[in-house]
Amino acid sequence: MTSLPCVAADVPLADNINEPLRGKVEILAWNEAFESPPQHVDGVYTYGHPRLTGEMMDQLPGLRVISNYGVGVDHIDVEAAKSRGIPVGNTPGILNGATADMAMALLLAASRRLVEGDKYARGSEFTAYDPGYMLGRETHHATIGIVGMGRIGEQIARRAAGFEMTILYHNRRPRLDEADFGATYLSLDALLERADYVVLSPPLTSETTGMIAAAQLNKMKSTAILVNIGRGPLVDTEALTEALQSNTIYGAALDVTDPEPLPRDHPLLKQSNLTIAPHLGSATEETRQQMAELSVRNLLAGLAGEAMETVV
Ligand code: 8YV
Repeated sequence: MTSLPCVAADVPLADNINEPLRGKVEILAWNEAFESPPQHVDGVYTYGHPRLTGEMMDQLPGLRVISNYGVGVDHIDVEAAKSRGIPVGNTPGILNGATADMAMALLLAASRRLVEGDKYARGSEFTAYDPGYMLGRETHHATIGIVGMGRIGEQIARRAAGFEMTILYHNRRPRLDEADFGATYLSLDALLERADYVVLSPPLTSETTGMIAAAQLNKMKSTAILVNIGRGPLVDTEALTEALQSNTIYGAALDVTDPEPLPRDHPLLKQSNLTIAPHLGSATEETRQQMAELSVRNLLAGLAGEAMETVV
């Protein structure tokens, strides 16, 4: 029997999480913890968005802390945790810059057809330069519509200002400090009608799930590009597939999908007007290191009965 606190985690965890926990906690594999729960599971560490429901929390009667690697906690029933007195830690703030950079990378890649161009430049068909091929859409001086003006949305706005874009945004509430990042509040419908780029970065909640479906895609300009840096279920996947197939919009750039990953034979993946990444928003060495350190500190604080640095 170990005297170390026991933590259920959706292993395999990266080394920079395992190492600082070595000798301090005993890590228990997710399935083991929930299928044959030992009585002494003290904490849960969520790494790659495993679903964590109130019912599952009840399977671990000794549970006193949940620490999430990442800012988004839509996979965790936070209300259920609160009602059970279990604090939920997450990693806000430190990933804003990396995620906003990725939003701009996706936006530019889609508008300038970078992935298509990369394939073409490597392929056998590229035998002569032609000024008429692969024309994209302009980014500078275009209009960006940011849906979800939280910490990440604000960083996207600051980057868009560097491209001299007109910046529109939609949020649950207009922000009093909108002049700080040069953005104008609009209703979602008005934003969709005016934006050349619609960038999604709200948290996934019951209100935002499916917020971009066929009706919203139909409101967008036929030259517009949809960028999703938030969560897959913000967008109705089938409606987006149809919109790209019928050129209702110019293109989409997705860091996240619903489901994630998409089935390998999903028709969306066949669209050349889709640019897609495997959920890389915060995936830089520096940011992921800081996320590891903060989520480990949160976990250890919670196990010690102390306040976590960042709690939902
Ligand atoms: C994380 C994210 O890397 O923080 C979030 O909400 O989506 C990502 O940036 C991810 O949660 C870790 O699996």
